[in-house]
Amino acid sequence: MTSNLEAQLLALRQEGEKAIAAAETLERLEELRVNYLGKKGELGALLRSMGQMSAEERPKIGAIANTVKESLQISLDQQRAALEAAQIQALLEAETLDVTMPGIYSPQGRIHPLNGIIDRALDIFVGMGYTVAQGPEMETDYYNFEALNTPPDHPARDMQDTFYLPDGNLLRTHTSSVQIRYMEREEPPIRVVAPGRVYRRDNVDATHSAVFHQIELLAIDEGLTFTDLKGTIKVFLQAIFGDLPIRFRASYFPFTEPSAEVDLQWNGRWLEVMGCGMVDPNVLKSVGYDPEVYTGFAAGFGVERFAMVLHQIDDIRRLYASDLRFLQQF
Ligand code: 2NM
Repeated sequence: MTSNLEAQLLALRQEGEKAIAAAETLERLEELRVNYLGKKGELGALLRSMGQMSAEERPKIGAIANTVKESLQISLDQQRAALEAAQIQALLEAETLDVTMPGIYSPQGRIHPLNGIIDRALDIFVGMGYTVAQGPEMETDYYNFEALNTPPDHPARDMQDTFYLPDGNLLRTHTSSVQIRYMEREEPPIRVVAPGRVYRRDNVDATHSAVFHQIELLAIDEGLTFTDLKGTIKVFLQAIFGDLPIRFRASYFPFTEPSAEVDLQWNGRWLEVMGCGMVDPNVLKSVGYDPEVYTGFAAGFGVERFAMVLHQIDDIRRLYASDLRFLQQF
């Protein structure tokens, strides 16, 4: 009876340790702990039969039972530590970033040279307190011509060959129409800059495009003079091209009086880069401003022309061809 119980205890230890060593998950290990060492476990069941033992045998079997219990507990702890370590290791391996894997190629885009000029110019004017305004590319005759002191029979309408739409509207020939709309909804003082696409009925060649980009600026206030215009343009051109000589040459626009062209000395030659002038009183009247109270100046330039000068581009069409071999240079 006694040696039988002792043998059963030792067999239980052997079987338990084998099962514990074979446990592959923490859940399985917990199952085994409950099965062997739990309140209703196998070791407990064996020990309950100790009640029938003699007083000499009981301590001896009790001592053996304790060593079995301890060694099973140690096996459980060791296996638990091993499984937990393996679990962490598996997690680390699964989450490891293999920096030797080939990447997924995603080509880097860049700013188109025209947008580069637009961004730079707007930054400069915003720095001087101007607001950026936009407006429709399809315009009415009123906003593109009439409000700009260009009545129906004005010779300037022959000068600017316009795309007229069947409904009598047109594609804007300048962004001045945006300035008119802006003045209609705001009151002086005005500082506004209008970038955008404009349309002219030109035959396309190395220096002409039927669609191009323009930036126009406008300032209206009490007491603005031609000096303010010159200073603003000087600061702007200096920021774009550097500190080069500029000159103002008398010119004509229907919407400004006096008007001027601005030339820039670039590589030893005078280049025409902008048009400008003091806003004609008739333009101020057409938006309901009193020309006895307010004066203003305006100027405009072609973005393509700036890009061609700055980047030494000899054909305007390169700017529209979307040829990456060309565009990647900028
Ligand atoms: C230019 C040249 C001169 C201009 C005029 C106006 C407005 F709306 F105030 F009348 N905006 N822009 C202007 C004047 C534009 O571009 C070559």
